[in-house]
Amino acid sequence: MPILERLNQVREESKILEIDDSSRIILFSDCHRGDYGWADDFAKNQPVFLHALSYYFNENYTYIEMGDGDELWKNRNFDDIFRAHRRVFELMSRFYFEDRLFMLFGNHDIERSNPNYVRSTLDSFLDERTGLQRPLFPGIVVHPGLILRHTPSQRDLFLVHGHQGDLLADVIWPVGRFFVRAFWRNLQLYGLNDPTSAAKNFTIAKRVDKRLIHWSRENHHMIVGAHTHRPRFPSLQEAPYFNTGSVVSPFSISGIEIRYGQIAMVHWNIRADLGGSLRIVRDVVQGPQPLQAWKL
Ligand SMILES: [Mn+2]
Repeated sequence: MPILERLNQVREESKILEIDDSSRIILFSDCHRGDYGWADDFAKNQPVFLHALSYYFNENYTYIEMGDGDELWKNRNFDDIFRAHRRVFELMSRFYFEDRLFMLFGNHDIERSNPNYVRSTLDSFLDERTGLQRPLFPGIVVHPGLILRHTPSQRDLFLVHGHQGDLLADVIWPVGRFFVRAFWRNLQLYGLNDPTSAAKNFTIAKRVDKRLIHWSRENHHMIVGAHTHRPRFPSLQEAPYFNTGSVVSPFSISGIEIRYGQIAMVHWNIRADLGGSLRIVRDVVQGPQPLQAWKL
């Protein structure tokens, strides 16, 4: 199916979340949470992510995770990931119980397009201290896409991971998963990168950007993607295609905040203060801009 049709199909099936000027939304993507082993790209940023997410929890934000939250290609068993990053999941569970968590699937967690798989892995977890099952995300739906509808400006933002329409990531994904499991995970332990990954291959990332820009222009619609691990915040002259970036970058984690009907790109880093103490800091790197600032 041509890419524009594939994205339109996802948009048509997307749940609409109505927001207004009092809504606070944080978008992160591509955490690629693993098992805390050497191939776990998330592990090094876990303290920064946990701090950032706590900030958003306390500030009453809704957290939307835009896919590839967990690295289910390198890790067959979600339980290993859960055990490695239990504190992150417990915080996400608190968001969920306050109706402030939404999850999309990407290509590295495309298994979650199957509701039975979601139910059997995400509904509850085994608490090893008590030996009892405890609720994690009971009844959660993992979405292919979502629409944020800002009612005061009547602006819609289409949120999607962005692998859609990619042959290897979207259609024959079991092949991609096989290669990651059989080869790239092991090669990564020796410092080699997977050349089929949009995150690690500049040409593929460019192609994803081009597709999403094209979709935005053709449909006169704002779109937020991820998948490429490259943050993007368009100028007012460009098509309104944003990209959250990822949580696994070596320099900082990036995300998109929506607050007061405005959109901004933020980075969270570890930096030394004047006294030499390391601190986790939030920088607004682009925006904020009102959602209606872009012409459609
Ligand atoms: Mn991806």
